[in-house]
Amino acid sequence: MNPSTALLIVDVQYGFMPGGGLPVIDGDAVVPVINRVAPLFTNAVFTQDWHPADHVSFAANHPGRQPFETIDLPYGEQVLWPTHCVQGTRDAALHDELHVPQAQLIIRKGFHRSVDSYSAFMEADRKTSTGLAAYLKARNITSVYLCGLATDYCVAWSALDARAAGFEATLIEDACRAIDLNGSLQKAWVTMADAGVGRISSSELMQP
Ligand code: VGL
Ligand code: ZN
Repeated sequence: MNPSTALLIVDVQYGFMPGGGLPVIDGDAVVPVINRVAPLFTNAVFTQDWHPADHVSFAANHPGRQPFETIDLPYGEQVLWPTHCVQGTRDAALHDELHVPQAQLIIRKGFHRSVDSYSAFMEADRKTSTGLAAYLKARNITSVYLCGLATDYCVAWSALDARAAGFEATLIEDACRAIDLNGSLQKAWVTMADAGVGRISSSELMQP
């Protein structure tokens, strides 16, 4: 892959694996796929969901509320999640079996107590930048391939924001898994298609 392309590996953390705080069905299946495609890329960036224990997105911090309910926050609707990826815990660690030695950067997100951040580029207030777009531009990267968890939340929001920031964006479909809450996966695919996000399989990507 030419050096103007980067692999963006989203939230491949124990919290999203079976047995984690917010388990994604089959979440661990993305690890070998990511390890297979990663050598194609000169540039790779990780994201890491990195919440304080008192984070606003945790149902446990809203007495009487249950996980997967929604609440209204100043920046819009927020899904209340089970407690996951608390800073410094094993749940927040990147999966040990990821092998991407050329990865250059880990973007931590969701660390502001009162703002969630699904996207690698922009927090949920839609104002606070993570700095990733400027970093990629400074490295002359114009195209990102996305993989990781979850397809319909952090991967989709990152892909949409990549497009909004002027990058080409392509999901490596079999290197992602979804949460699929109330039709969120179907909705995410439609929104991404409308925004010009591409889709490819890892085997297509690996064809010489
Ligand atoms: C995610 C919900 C809450 C994700 C992170 O990585 O898709 N989803 N925090
Ligand atoms: Zn989170």
